[in-house]
Amino acid sequence: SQRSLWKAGQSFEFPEKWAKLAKKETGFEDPGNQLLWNTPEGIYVKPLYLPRDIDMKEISEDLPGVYPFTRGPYATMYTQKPWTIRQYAGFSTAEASNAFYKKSIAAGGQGLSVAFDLPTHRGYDSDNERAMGDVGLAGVAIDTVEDMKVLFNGIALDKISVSMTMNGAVLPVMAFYIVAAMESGVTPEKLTGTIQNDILKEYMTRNTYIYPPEPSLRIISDIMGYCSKNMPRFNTISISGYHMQEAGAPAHLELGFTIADGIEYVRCGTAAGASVDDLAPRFSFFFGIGMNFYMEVAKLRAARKLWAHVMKKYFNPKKEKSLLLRTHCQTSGYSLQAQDPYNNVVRTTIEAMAAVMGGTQSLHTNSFDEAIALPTEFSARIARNTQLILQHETGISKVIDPWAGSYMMEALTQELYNSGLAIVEEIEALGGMAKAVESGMPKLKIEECAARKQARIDAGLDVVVGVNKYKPEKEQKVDAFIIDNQAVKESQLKKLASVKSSRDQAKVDKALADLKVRATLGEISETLADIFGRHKGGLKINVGAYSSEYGNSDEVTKTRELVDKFAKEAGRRPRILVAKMGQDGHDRGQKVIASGFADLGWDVDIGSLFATPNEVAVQALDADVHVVGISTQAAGHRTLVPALVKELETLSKSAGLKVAPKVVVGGVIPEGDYDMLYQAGAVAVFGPGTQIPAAVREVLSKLQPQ
Ligand code: 2CP
Repeated sequence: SQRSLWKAGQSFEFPEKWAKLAKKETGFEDPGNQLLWNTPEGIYVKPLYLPRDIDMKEISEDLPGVYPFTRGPYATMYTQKPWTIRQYAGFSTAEASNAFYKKSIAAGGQGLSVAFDLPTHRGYDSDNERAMGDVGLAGVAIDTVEDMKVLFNGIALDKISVSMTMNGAVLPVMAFYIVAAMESGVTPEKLTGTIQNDILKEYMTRNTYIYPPEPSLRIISDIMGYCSKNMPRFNTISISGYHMQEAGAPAHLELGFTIADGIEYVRCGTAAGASVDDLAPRFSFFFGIGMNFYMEVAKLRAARKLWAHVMKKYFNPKKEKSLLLRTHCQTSGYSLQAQDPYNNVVRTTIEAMAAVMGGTQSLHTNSFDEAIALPTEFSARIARNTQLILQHETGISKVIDPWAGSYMMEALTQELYNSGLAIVEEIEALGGMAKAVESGMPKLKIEECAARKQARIDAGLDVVVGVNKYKPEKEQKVDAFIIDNQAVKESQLKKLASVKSSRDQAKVDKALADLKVRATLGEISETLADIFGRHKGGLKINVGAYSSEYGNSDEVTKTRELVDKFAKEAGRRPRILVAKMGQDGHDRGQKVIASGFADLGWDVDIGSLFATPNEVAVQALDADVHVVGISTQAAGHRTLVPALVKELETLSKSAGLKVAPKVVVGGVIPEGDYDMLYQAGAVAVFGPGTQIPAAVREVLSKLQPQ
């Protein structure tokens, strides 16, 4: 497959002596060039690197802790202080999460990282109708300052650094955190940690925005401004490429878009009155680390150099700390597979090594069962221990930037730097990242790459062990951690009711405008949404990306023929609504499925994010689809799919239809949920790793032409 990627016209020179030997071994006319690997970044990785591939003048002065920091932000790096083991966690109630945090710290965790549930992200209290399927599932439910106090009960907030992944509802969450700390005796200037506070990437990929871009950027600037004045030890933003990688961005897009986001945030903050040196020293970054080992090491090296250069060029700060890129990394969730899941321990270890060899400041390693469900205590322990083993049992942390000077690594670093810079310049020419995001360009570019990647996996061009090659004879079952969404919801409702009944309601109503009383997260967010409005994402499908990458194989032809046959019998093409319900905004799967089905001959409708079951059913009937495909990544399917089937039946009956549209479900679905979904009325369930042509055929087989 590597040979097939070689495109005539790309050619590099290799030493004659080597080329002769290689020709003998391979039989290739031009082995150096025929063994080139054209990566998704558009970079030609060569089979052999030589001194001529690097610019010695460019790198010979590079030192860790010294501008442009390619070799690391600190002079001594891990030899003095290893990276922080910071595992992202949070689930169900504040009580349960607090107990988990205390245990993790005792077992070697070095910093906290709070995962909030999706309703909290989207600014809904647990008693909101739109929250019904998601309370406490993908993170902890926080409605009030009382919940936040319980979350950190017994944890010294001036000692242990706390990262909070929050973007949409960042105002109430920061307010709750600060008040909870003050009421435990810790003043704001002592607080140490990071708030994600990166809204631009939400519109591109992560989708937990609440308000439209303009007021959201104002909120980001206000938080950065407030923290830089009052919380000097707190990192005011975590500019995140991670979610772009998860959504399908290759390294150069992740790098370029993230640095361009950073530039936009400096502009926003300075426009609001702060100086670059007030803000930039407390900027931090967050990258995803996938399976392309060399590329990921190079990405972190290139990112530091690129940030230092663009900061100097655009803002010329006085403090050197304003040029430093300090980053958190997380191993790739996308690379984890539901099939043969123990392989994921190996994948995560390799990715963790890339993050560390690239010089990350803090790291989360994923648990091996995360393609199936939330981590269990067992899998979370293995994930944490992966880092403890790297820190304590290997010599990895004894040498700073160990890849420096490698012909390959230095060349790759420079190539990624160049392609990242080209993207930054393209975004600048569009007027900056806020404008680029508005145009939809970054999102579409990322989604196109995701469709291409899926096609390469489905066609077997990219091997995923245990999924499209070397499949185990017997499926390996793992225990899945299932949260009782109803029980968490009931407990939250009780706590909410207790806060609401113990406060002076007249005072709350009067004061919600200036947000000084114990208002809930939903009240604060809804009040702001009344003024700012709620943002709605775009609904475009990439047509042609999937099939152009897959090529014309028998499999595609056979599948298209079946689709055509259906169309002939039914008098129209099969039509599917690919929808998402609840507060789960992970839309890579939705978009990839939509592209794949469209390219294989279906009429495809796409549903808005955050729909209720009723909204999906109404759209399905309006569009007269044969089938509704639900893409689910955050466990809400247990509540939401049965509700959807009911809605479809009721609405179809009242519209006088003989049959309701069929429901199929795909995504991160523990095996234990399959029966429950079939019983609820789903006709097919697809786990991660499903090949799209196979899914198309299975869905067709469930339909009667009508
Ligand atoms: C570090 N220090 C050193 C050295 N190394 N001092 C001397 N010699 C050294 N070799 C000092 C630093 O200057 C700093 O002090 C302190 O030690 C801590 O080091 P740090 O490098 O700042 O590490 P950190 O405290 O762990 O902070 C790392 C980050 C921070 C990246 C800057 O922003 C962070 O922790 N981010 C985590 C983000 C996160 O967890 N996100 C979760 C995403 P000073 O502070 O005094 O300078 S959740 C993902 C999910 C998927 C989602 O988003 O949906």
